[in-house]
Amino acid sequence: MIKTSSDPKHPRFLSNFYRDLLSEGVRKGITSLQGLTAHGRGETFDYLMGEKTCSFARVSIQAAASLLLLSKFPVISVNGNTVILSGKGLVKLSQLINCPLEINLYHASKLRERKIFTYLQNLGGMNILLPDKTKIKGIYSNRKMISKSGQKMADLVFIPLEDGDRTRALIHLGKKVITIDLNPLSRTANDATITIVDNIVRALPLLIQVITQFRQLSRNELQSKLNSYDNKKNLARALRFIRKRLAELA
Ligand code: PTJ
Repeated sequence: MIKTSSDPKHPRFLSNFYRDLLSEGVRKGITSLQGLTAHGRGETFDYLMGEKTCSFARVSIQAAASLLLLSKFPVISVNGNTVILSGKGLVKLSQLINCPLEINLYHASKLRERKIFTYLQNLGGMNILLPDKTKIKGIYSNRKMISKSGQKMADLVFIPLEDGDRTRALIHLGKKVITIDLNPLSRTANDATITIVDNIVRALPLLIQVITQFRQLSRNELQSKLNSYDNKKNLARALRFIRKRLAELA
């Protein structure tokens, strides 16, 4: 149980709670120190968008659910921020679509990999992969180290809270990429097949809910939902939303 210094009646309780969660993640050796600043960047965009799930995010969630159900071998990539913020949800998603959780860290640390492995196991994760000697070309960080039975084989990689290089490299390899990223300007947001511009703590439960509903649909129905989706147009909607909101507030 995470101790939070904030009172539930405090107007910024949730924001303080997630900060406490990530600080605890650092103390547990799961989240990197850099993960705290990455969270701060996310918070900024969340603040600009009013800290709620917007309609453009809901559209992406529907497309993402369709693609996850249509793909042959999806893999969920996890890092030190995502497991702390949404560990239970990530385990649930991997069970729902029957796919592995692959630990893939930007800031290299074998110790952190092992701790994240145990953390996910304790949450009920069963199909958890670690990087082996397999590498992806075109990535100049520790993210190049992947699992030959995970990302190497995958036709779709779900990479929430990602830095830019891997998205591009995976797309070059012919794989589809889904991300969750509060920053609609990031390289990942712009290169991914589907970008959910929302906070992972809100978007993941919604994605699980939509997948559960969409499991009744035929492949043709899922495909037609996917065909009507355009990531670039949706990112433009996110930017226009921020512009409009700021104009109204100003
Ligand atoms: O555990 P590691 O070593 O793999 O490191 C994980 C981080 C997240 C530190 C690493 O992947 C990283 O440095 O990522 P970036 O390049 O900072 O990108 C993370 C993106 O996620 C940024 O565009 C943030 O705005 C966004 N982001 C941060 N927090 C959230 C978020 N998006 C959705 N929900 C959040 N809670």
